[in-house]
Amino acid sequence: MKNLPTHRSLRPIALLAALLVAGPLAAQNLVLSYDFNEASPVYASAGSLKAKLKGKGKEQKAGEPGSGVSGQPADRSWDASAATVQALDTESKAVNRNALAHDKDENAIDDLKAMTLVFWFHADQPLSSAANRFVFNASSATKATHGYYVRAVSRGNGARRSQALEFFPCLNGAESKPVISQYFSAGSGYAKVGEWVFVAITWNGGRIDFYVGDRHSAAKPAGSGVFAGQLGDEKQALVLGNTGAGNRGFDGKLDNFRLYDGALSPVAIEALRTADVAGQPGA
Ligand SMILES: [Ca+2]
Ligand SMILES: [Ca+2]
Repeated sequence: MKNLPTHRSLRPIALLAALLVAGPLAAQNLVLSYDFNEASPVYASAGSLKAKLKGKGKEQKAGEPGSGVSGQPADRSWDASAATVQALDTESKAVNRNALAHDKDENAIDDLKAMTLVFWFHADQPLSSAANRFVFNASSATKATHGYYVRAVSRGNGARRSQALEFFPCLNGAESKPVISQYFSAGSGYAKVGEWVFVAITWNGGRIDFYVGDRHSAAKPAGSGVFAGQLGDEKQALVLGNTGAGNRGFDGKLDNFRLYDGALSPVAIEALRTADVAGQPGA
């Protein structure tokens, strides 16, 4: 009993310390947020940066009511599922040129020293190896020296083919090594076709973590790697679903894209997933 008062007096300090670590003071700013619920493919951002994303290409449009992650009538997606090729088809020479793009380069995106990317994709066919770009903010489609991009990569063939996502950062003037997620066999993780896949990628300034989920299963870790360099200014307007040159497009739908200026916790990431499934992405 003698120690009890001392123990109690320490408790408020422990609570305050917990708040300082995880509470509002450490909150990450939402830089970009698109719910793609508009009826035409010109999308407003609900984040601190108001830059519009505009649909480009002949095989893309604003999705129908209910085409979004939640399936609620007011929930639409960006719909490029009329595309017939994923990225590019070297045999037929067909190239998917559909994209979402900002009008201009934005320093509020390029200057980030840490970030979280969150989005959902609904692929109409398997992703193309090393070709599909989901997020493109790099100086070049290949051998980029500034900025970063997120693309799909695969290995193996036929039934053994598996899929991963790759965060390809640049070391402010030089190519860097990509950080690759876990590989998933067809029908699991990032390798799903015909259903919504939840993606979150965090960079805390030193380490990159991947998360994967879907409408029915919680976000879980999907691989990690080290990146401590500065990305550098790439002078490229942000593009989703393609490269800046428009030659690595996506056959499917995208919804609920967000960019934060810091690394979200696993708990915060899962809260975004559940809000999106409920049709309350602003919650
Ligand atoms: Ca939506
Ligand atoms: Ca840029």
